[in-house]
Amino acid sequence: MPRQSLIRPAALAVFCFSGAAAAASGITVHIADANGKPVADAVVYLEADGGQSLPKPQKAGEISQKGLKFNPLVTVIQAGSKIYFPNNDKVRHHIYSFSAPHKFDQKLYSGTTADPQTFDKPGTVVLGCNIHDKMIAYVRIVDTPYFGKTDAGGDVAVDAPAGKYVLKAWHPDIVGGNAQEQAVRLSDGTANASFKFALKPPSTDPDAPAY
Ligand SMILES: [Cu+2]
Repeated sequence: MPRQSLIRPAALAVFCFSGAAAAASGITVHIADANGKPVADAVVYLEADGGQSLPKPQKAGEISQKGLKFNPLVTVIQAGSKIYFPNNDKVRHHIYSFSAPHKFDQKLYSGTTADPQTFDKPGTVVLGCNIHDKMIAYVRIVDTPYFGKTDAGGDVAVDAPAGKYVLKAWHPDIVGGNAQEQAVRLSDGTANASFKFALKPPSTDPDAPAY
């Protein structure tokens, strides 16, 4: 049995190492409105509590146009990330933002000819189209790589290394416009949190300003 006794400790060491590297932690978050109805398209993110630097962005986003609508309605990206704007309509769009974190004006374009935009500053950017007044989309730029968006059931799971964070949640229709927050501590495994949002009633006026 001398061979086995040589192999086993090595195999055990490899197993322990990969187990430590894969130790997962994260949080699942549920968001409901004042009536207990699930809130979809809410942005949820974890900011480091204590200001330690977090990994830099690696993922670009995409907001396409189809049927005279932006898709998706709400996008969350890490500050420093790019967004591409492919136009899948037969008509041209002219997209713009007047929002402080990133102002831009992408004049009439078709297909994939729009310049990607880099969103460097955290905050909220509202997108519109100069030709089609009803087109609207929201970009929430966050200072962390740990984020997600609630599904139709109001749920989202966000993975992040163990540690102390400020958990924030935001939606374009949240009353007052500011994210709600709570302190959380993540360790191995999945934590749970929930928020109750007060939301503005959906606008019925097609000529209402975007923000
Ligand atoms: Cu348009």
